[in-house]
Amino acid sequence: MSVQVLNSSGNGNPLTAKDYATDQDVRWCPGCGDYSILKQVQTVLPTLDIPKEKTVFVSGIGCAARYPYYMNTYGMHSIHGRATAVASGLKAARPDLDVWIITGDGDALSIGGNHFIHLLRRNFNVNVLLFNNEIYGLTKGQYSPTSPKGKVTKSTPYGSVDHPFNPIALALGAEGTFVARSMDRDPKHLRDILLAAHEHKGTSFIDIYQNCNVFNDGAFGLFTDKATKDDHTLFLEDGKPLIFGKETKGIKLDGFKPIVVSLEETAADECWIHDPKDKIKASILSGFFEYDMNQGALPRPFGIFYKNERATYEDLLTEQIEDHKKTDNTDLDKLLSGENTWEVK
Ligand SMILES: Cc1ncc(C[n+]2csc(CCOP(=O)(O)OP(=O)(O)O)c2C)c(N)n1
Ligand code: SF4
Repeated sequence: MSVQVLNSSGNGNPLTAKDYATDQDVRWCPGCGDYSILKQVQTVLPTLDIPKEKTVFVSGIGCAARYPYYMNTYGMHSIHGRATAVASGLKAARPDLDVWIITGDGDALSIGGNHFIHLLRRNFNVNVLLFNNEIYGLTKGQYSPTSPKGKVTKSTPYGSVDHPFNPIALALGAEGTFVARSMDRDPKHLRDILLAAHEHKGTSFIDIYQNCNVFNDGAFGLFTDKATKDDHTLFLEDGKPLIFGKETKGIKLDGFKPIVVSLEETAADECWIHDPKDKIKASILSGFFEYDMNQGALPRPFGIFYKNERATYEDLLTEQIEDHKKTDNTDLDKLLSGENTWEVK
């Protein structure tokens, strides 16, 4: 039986965001940042010219992981921390599919930490959306591996003593080939980053700041609220100087040390020019996380920290199998009845 692949909504019209919505009741709390991420993905997908039937969303466990129910594509709500493993298997077997991984900070970085780093180093051509709300939402508000030190939660009543993960630094350290950050409250930026992530061939990782308004409301307020956003965020653009604070401040490098300069005294083109191919500078940028947390001096970067091409796992695997087929005429029956057999007693 042949399957008809529909690239349009079925009536000849191009796909729209509505075509990607399902009839399921969305069970996230009203006001949750997950809604915005869902909407931006549903808005971006019709522009990609990929049949819905070739699109798959794989999630782990958590609030964010309910995502595949809300997408009118193929999908799997898999097991805790293992969306990365399931998606890897799927991509190895079906490299033609467009695979997206939906995960939370607990799902990806606690129970799934191991699988997460191996996905990145293997560089399957998939897109990882980390819904980072710095809390366990589904289990009602325990601290997570991205919760800041001192965070008071039900499981850390006197404040967390844990040093948090820096997801960007972790992804760079695991040899990720596309490493970016965006946020639920900046829909245009999120859509742009989603498009760039999809365009990249290899594992694209996006750390998405997502407000959990029930258990961790305002965790990213410094970066999202109108009154503070300009002074605390830095939007990275390829080939553009690092400037922020309504174009009043810039960043320069003193050796490897980033320093904030006033644009009244320093011209913008004398500032650090962003080059997402420069891994050393991406690593310095990822460190803005800690400086900002400890001193509040440097803005938090958003955008593409690092992007570079490297062969994907599935391409190398397919190539190896095809090469082997040309030269090796091993017969499966012969192999099974050959000398390398053991008797199980
Ligand atoms: C094997 C296993 N261990 C623990 C749990 C409990 N559990 C469910 S979701 C979750 C963490 C969810 O946090 P996160 O990944 O940050 O997602 P969110 O709910 O915040 O979107 C935990 C610990 C589970 N379901 N299965
Ligand atoms: S608990 Fe938090 S993350 Fe989960 S649906 Fe509610 S607001 Fe969203």
